[in-house]
Amino acid sequence: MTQKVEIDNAIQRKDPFGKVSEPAYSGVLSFLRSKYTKDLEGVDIAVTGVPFDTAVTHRPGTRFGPRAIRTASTQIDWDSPYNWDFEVRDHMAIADCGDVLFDHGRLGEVPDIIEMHISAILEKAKTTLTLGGDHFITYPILKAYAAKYGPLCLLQFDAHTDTWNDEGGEDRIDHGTMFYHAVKQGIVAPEHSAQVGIRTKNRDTMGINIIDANEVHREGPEAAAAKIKQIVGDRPVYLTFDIDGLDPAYAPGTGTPVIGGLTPYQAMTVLRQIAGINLVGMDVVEVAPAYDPSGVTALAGATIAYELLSLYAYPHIDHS
Ligand SMILES: [Mn+2]
Repeated sequence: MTQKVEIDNAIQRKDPFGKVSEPAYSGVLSFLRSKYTKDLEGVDIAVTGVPFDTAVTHRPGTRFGPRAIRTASTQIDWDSPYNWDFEVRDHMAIADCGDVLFDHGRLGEVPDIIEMHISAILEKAKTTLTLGGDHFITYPILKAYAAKYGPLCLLQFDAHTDTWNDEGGEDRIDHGTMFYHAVKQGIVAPEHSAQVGIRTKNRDTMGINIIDANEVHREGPEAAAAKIKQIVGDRPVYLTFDIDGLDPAYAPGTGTPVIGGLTPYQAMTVLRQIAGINLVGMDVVEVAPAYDPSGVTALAGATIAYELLSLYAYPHIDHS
């Protein structure tokens, strides 16, 4: 016996701080092998899944996204994010509190259930990292955050604006119109919000700043980051990362792929270069494992989620 390997860290670990790793092919799942628990006392970042996918326009399947992202995260738990000068898990108490439960036969109740789920977490933990689920889930999450912080800066990575004009009413459950309603309802401040990686035509931006995919390719991710920092300033930011913001070459496993998107390098560089923003909440959505035979989309989702943890932690850490 030369080595003692811990197993099932998700349920066995005592300390919510620190890097742990175990074989990727075994053990109880949790995001990055964090403690899997409903006890959020003293937790900084609570990871939760929202396996909801019935608001999609075209291909469903993101209800399996949270589990796929947790599985993919077991391949990166051994390493610290390469672009950051600290290990976020040494500085933040992180727990995975599992998925929200809803009745699939009572769709109308789902938005309120998601909002209440996030609100309840925010009474204990400082922030949430939500794993989707289709993009609709961000709307009730935003409502929970707006109740705490007031109107938010929405920082959205996406191929689509999701602000399609929706005369059907605020109660429609649609993953393409929820930010139209979010602006109309005053929970998002459009002039201090930005959408990055857009490559679908929507003339009415609802006043949100657009940094489209062409601009990122042309000007570079550093320029995009500088622009974002100007737009959001020190206001509270909710960051939502639709995995289809990445090009389908890197993220094919999603419901509504559009070619010409961001590379992982571009997205990760933007995230690194906006370090210091006042990030208050975050999610990664639209990972659909059925269209992801190699698992690369889930790996991208897990890695981006890991980056978001570092981005969240950055202003709370002494870098001297
Ligand atoms: Mn999208």
